[in-house]
Amino acid sequence: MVIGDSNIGKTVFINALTDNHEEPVVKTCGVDFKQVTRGNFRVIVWDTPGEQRFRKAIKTLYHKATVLVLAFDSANSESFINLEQWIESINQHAEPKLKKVLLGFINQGKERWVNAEDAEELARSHRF
Ligand SMILES: Nc1nc2c(ncn2[C@@H]2O[C@H](COP(=O)(O)OP(=O)(O)OP(=O)(O)O)[C@@H](O)[C@H]2O)c(=O)[nH]1
Ligand SMILES: [Mg+2]
Repeated sequence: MVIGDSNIGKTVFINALTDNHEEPVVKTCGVDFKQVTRGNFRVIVWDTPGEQRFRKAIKTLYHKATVLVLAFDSANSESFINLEQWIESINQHAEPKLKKVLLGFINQGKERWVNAEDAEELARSHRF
């Protein structure tokens, strides 16, 4: 399950995993399930909406996920700062044993605001 602020490229990323390289034309507004196949492995990736109004619904799904991927855009400072809110929500609503991954998108064309060390530090301190 992939979560994180709106407009950071979650859908672009997940679509690319399924070899769909079209630009998403709309924001995600429900949970989209996408199947990613690699060899003998099949993973269902849940693409979720980042907009605030969907937050209540999203946290009710944490317990259904095998891995929770919290994403941010390294060129978007707000999406990094808002990770604290996401982490708080995870700590409140997810099982402590749920596997968590912090994922930072790097877009070649945009200036990078978050460095890898800060992201790693945050991930480590919250047991991602
Ligand atoms: N090509 C490209 N476009 C990106 C990238 N990241 C963001 N964008 C642009 O940002 C827009 C929003 O990206 P989405 O993947 O829809 O963002 P999202 O995180 O899924 O947003 P929500 O569905 O609202 O939660 C896209 O339409 C792209 O124009 C990227 O890495 N590559
Ligand atoms: Mg989306």
